[in-house]
Amino acid sequence: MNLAELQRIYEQPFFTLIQQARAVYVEHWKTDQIQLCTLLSIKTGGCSEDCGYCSQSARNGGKLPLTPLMEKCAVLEKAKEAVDNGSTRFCMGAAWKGVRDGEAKFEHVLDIIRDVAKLGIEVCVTLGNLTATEARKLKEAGVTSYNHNLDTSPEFYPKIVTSHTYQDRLNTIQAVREAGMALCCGGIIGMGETETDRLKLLEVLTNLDPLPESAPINCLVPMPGTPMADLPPVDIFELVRLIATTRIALPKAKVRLSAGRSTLTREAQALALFAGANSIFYGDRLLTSDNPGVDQDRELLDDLNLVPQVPHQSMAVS
Ligand code: SAM
Ligand code: DTB
Ligand code: SF4
Repeated sequence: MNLAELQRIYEQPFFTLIQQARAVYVEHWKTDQIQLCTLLSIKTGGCSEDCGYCSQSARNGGKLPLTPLMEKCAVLEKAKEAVDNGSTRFCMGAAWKGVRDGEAKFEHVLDIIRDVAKLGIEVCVTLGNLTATEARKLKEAGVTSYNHNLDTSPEFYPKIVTSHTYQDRLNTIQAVREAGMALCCGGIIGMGETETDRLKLLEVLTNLDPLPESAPINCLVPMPGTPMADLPPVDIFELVRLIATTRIALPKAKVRLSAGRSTLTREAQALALFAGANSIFYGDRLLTSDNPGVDQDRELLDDLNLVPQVPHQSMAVS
């Protein structure tokens, strides 16, 4: 889709937009089911990159405790907990610019992935930049999906990150695709970008071939120590408009209501889920910030008569 088409969708009267998004959602998905994903930061902080939103950048003078790459048994314990809690996707994140074949840390991650994959849960990782070799090895180890966000428009990106480029992100996305992994690719809103920047991100996403299987929409979590610590929260109707537009533009993608739910009301989350979001991160923590508690989320899902998505048949637990 091009920007003008996306703008036409986005700028419709609010209720027309969410009605249209709901119709697309009903056509493509079981709307009583929502995918629960568990996130784990397997290596936290000390990152060389200067992403303005991120608490894990060594250049953002936060007080984040650095945590080295976790041991496999500790990760497996968390992954088993995730399966027991009803999550069907386990996403491991690392504060790295990227990984390179031959490095000990990459071998260690591959070893972790091989064992997590045996648990019968979708395995997603987000490790930064990759080339074709690393992508192939991740796929062979059992990664089902690679998360690599473009985060915003090509024009706004250099205003939030200078240590790597939009093209670097696109190159990794291409390596992920060539290796045959599913792609999880979305963005963050509330970083000072315009609504047009958000639609330009969607323009890029809708022109990827193949389309991303999953599109996380994160609301900025303003982390202390980052240049974005004092930015105001995003307007809820702008968030819902974007989710609805994403649902229409990417009908078959999992649209993930990702970071920032802790500051959304239950009603706001209900509206976002109605407008087409069909996945949330489940568990008390995201990577370095808080997420609503499990009990709170259970209650919300019960009140909305939503049930966790059942595992895919090919994901038999062994
Ligand atoms: N280092 C890898 C990378 O940059 O792709 C993986 C980890 S990075 C933390 C993964 C994603 O988390 C970012 O692309 C961004 O979309 C999201 N993220 C990080 N900090 C955030 C924040 N404060 N608020 C919302 N989303 C955030
Ligand atoms: C994504 O799009 N959101 C997740 C996941 N992919 C890796 C990360 C959210 C991070 C929120 C800020 C934090 O906890 O540090
Ligand atoms: Fe590093 Fe990723 Fe955070 Fe950027 S978003 S500072 S690459 S961990």
